Amino acid sequence: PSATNRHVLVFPYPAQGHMLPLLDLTNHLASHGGFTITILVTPKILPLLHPLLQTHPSIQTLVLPFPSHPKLPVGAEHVSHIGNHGNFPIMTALRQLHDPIVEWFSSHPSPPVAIISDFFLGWTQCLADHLQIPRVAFYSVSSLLVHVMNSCWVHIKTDCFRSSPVIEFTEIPKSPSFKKEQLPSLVKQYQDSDPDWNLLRDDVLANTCSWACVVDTFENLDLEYLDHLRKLWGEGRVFGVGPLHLIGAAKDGRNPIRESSSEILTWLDKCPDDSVVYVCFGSQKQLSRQQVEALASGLEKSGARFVWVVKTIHETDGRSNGIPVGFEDRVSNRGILVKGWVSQVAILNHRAVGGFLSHCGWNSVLESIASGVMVLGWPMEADQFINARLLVEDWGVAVRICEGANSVPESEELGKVIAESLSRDSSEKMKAKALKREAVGAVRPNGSSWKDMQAFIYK
Ligand code: BUP
Repeated sequence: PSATNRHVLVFPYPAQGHMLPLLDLTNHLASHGGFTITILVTPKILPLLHPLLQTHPSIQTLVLPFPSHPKLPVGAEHVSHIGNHGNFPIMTALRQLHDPIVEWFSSHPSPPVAIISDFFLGWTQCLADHLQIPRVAFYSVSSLLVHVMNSCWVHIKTDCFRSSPVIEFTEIPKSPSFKKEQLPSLVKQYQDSDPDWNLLRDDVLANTCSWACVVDTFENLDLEYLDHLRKLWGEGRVFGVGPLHLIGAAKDGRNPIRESSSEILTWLDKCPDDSVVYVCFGSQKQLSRQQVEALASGLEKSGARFVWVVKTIHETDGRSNGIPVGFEDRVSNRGILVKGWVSQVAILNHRAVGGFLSHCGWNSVLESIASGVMVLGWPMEADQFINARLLVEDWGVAVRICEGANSVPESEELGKVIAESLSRDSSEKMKAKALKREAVGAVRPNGSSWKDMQAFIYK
C-alpha cells in the first residue's frame, strides 16, 4: 500500500483455527505496520474480536448481516455453532457478501487499498479484481497442505483421482501419498453434480491468483514445501511469517488475542516439570460417547496428571459431555476437566506440561512446536492426517496414538503411551525442544519469519 493510504480490509473465516492466527497478524500490522485496519465480520463473530479491539481501539469493524443458507440453522455463523462438517454451507453463504462489500467500499471516503482474506474465502479474489485492489490470501495451514489442496482441486474431476484409493502427489516435493480418506474434508465431500461445490472449487483455486499469499509457518519447519510454493507462485509473492501467535506477542510475551486462564495456570504451578499431559481436540471436533469413555479410561489408567478440554459430545440426546459418572471424583487429585475456552498457548507454555494429546490441527501443531512440547497425535479429519505425517515422519516430534474421526483407542494401550511419554526422555521430546528454538529464532529480528514479515509489510 502507498505511504499515504494504508487502509486494509481484513476478512477472517469464522472458525477459531482460521481466525486466531489472522487476528494475530492483524494485531502485528496494527502495532508495527502503521496501517488503518477494518475487520469484516458478521454480528455473532464480533465478540470474538473483543481482545483485539481493546488493544487497538483504532481498528474499525464492518459488521454485515450473515446471509441465510438452506443447510444452515438460523443463527449459525461460526463453524462451532453447527459442529463437524459445517464449512461447506458457511463458505457458500458468505459468498453472498460480495455485493454488500462493494456497496460499503463505494461509499467509503477512504476505501481500503488491499484485502487480506482467509483462503476459505477464495471468491474475495474476484471481489478484489472488481474493486481493482490487490488481495492477500491468508493460509492458517502448512505449505504442504496448500500444495495438496491445490493438486486435489485440479485433479478432482479426473477418472484417475475418482477411482484411486491412494493419491500420490508426484508434483509435490518428496512425492507424498495419502489414502483418500486422509484428504481434506472439503475434497472428500465434493459433489461433481452440485454447482455450489464447483463454485467452491473455483474459489479455492482462485487463491493461486492472489497478489500475495501469507502462510502461518516458518522456513526451518517447512522449507522444501515453502520453497516449492515460491517456485510455483513466483518470488516475492509467498511469505512464511509464523508462528503468528509468537509474532502477535508483545515484548513482555503477552499476546492479547490468546488471553491466559489463571485458574488452570495456578493448578499447573503446583505440578512438577513435564508431568502433565494436555488433552484438546480443537474448536470444531465433537467426540462420540465411546471416544470420550476410552479417553477417560486411558487417562485414568495412565496415572498421569492431565488437563482435558472437554466439549459436548456428538449426540442428539441432550448436551452431555459424555464423561463417565464418578470419573471426575476419582481423578480429582491429579486432573482438571475444562468445560469452556482456555488459552491453549498459555497452557502449552507452562513448564509443567510435558505432552499434548492433540487432533493435530495446524494451530495446535505450531503451538506445540513453539512451546517445545511433544505431541501424542490422533488425526481425525481436515488437514490433520497431513499434519500428523509432518509431525511424526518429517520432524519426529510426535507419536501416533490413534487415527480417524470414528476410531476409538484401546484404553489400556492409551494409558501406557501417555504414562511412558511423560516418564522418560525420548527422541521426540529432544526434537521438540530443538524445534522450539527454531520457531523462536524465526520470529526474532533477522529470523526468517521476521524478514518475510518485513518484506510483506513493505511490499
Ligand atoms: Br478448544 C480451544 N482454547 O479451548 P486448530 C482451542 N484453542 O486457545 P481446529 C484455545 O484454537 P480449524 C481452546 O490454541 C488453536 O489456536 C488453539 O486451532 C485454540 O484446530 C485453535 O488446532 C484451534 O487448528 O481448527 O479448531 O480444529 O478451525 O482450523 O479446523
